[in-house]
Amino acid sequence: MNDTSAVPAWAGAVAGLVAGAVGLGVAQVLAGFVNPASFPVVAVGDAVVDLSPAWLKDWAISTFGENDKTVLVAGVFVVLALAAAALGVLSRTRLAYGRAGFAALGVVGAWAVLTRPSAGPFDVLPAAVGILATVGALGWLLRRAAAPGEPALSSPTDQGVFDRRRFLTGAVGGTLVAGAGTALGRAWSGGSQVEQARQAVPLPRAAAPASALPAGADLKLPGLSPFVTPTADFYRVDTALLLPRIEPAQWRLRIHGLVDRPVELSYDDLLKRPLTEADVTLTCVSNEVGGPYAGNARWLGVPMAAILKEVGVQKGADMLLSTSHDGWTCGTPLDVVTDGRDALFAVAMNGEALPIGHGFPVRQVVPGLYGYVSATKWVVDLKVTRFDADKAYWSTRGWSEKGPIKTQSRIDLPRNRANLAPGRTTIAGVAWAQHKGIDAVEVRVDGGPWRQARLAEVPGPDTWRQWAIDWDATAGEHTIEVRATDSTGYTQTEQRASPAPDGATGWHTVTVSVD
Ligand SMILES: Nc1nc2c(c(=O)[nH]1)N[C@H]1C(S)=C(S)[C@@H](COP(=O)(O)O)O[C@H]1N2
Ligand SMILES: [Mo]
Repeated sequence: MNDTSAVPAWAGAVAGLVAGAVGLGVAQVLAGFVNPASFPVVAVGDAVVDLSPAWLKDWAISTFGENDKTVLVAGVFVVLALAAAALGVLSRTRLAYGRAGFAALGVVGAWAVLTRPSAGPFDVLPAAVGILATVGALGWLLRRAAAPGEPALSSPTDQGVFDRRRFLTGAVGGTLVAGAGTALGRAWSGGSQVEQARQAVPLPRAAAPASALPAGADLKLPGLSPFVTPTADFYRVDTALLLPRIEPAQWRLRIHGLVDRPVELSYDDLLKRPLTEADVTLTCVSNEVGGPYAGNARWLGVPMAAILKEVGVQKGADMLLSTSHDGWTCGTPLDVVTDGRDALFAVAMNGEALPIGHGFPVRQVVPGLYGYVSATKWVVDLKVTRFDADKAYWSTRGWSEKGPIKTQSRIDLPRNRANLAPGRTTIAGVAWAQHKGIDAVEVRVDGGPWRQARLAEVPGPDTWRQWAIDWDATAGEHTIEVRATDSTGYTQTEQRASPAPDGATGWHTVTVSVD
């Protein structure tokens, strides 16, 4: 291409970036009005999450852990910035290149927004108006850059000389507009109102309180996971780039499908019912052996079985398809929910209304099932159905349909690759086999004989169980292994399996050096 423009390439790149930022600022303002999830960058990220093959998601989770979504959004911004800069450079010779390129980006953004399960028709506005603002800003900036005179619109900058000063003041102006739009849009998106409503929720007392924790439930060893995971440290796993923020007064749970009496419950309807409190350990199927995705909390909620009894489940149903506010779905075996265990529509966690990131205002908690088949956060819809009629989010992506939690144990202490002083030391950790309970934990060093660890008390079979054992550490490198046996008599297999498709197996192993 013959570069006849008076505007240098760097200024074109800056014009593209600033114009792109103006568009995002405008989109953010509109998203603040329409729906925070209609901000196109978030929608594109969500679409990438939904379209990614399972192996890519597994790789992202194992590489970036709970930061996977921050990395994804940052990636979308980097791609956008590169594209905007390139389009800015091209637009110096022909504004039509920039128009076409940004229009294409706008179409991708609008498509991503409209494919979101919770999208309404107005959700397309931020992407559409944002792109118009970008194209307008780009033309304006490039016209300012070339002075004097009134260049032709199709080639705004191929006449005249570059006016650096006018260009830079324009770029600063555009940046200010972009920043103001972003700030206003965020403020209008109403997140803080929901947080205030959350803090104001009057939590009723449990009709069926949890029994007091046994005195010996927590061995209180430094470095050992505490029996109750503090809410702030509780792992978080979900597909949401932007947390759903739901006013409790607006929340409804629709229950339908194979039922005699479909209902729609409000938050107040739920809080008026007798509430059950239960200590339950949640576990993610993506947890590697020894991994961090398990946490124990005291939940308060309405037994799911009680509500199902009210609506009258019809013959032939075997699955509960729950849907979250942001369209994620989950298929839970009906027999598990109704067998008498504390399966809850939970409203509180560790004595406070659910944090927004853990499902406010209402989530499911089912002891004994991995989160992906049971623990729907921000739940708004429950369809009583059949496994052969409906498929849930992760089941269509290669994960097993039913997800009973596998018996597991983890060494928290000493940490892998720790350096220890010789002499008496404590090996300790947690083991779980939710709804069965842990009966024994054994530890061996350097492939020697298995020794029984002492077990902490537990309030019931639905939580993890701490364990500890003393060891006389001798100089050298050592390998420590752990295995648990649950109340059915099953002892963890040594066979290593990765998390997909139905949960990792194998013995957690740490190596330490003693000198
Ligand atoms: N709405 C929604 N609920 C969800 C998920 C999700 O992606 N979206 N992920 C599930 C998975 S895989 C797990 S392990 C648990 C994790 O719950 P937590 O984030 O409160 O620890 O939530 C479950 N509930
Ligand atoms: Mo999970």
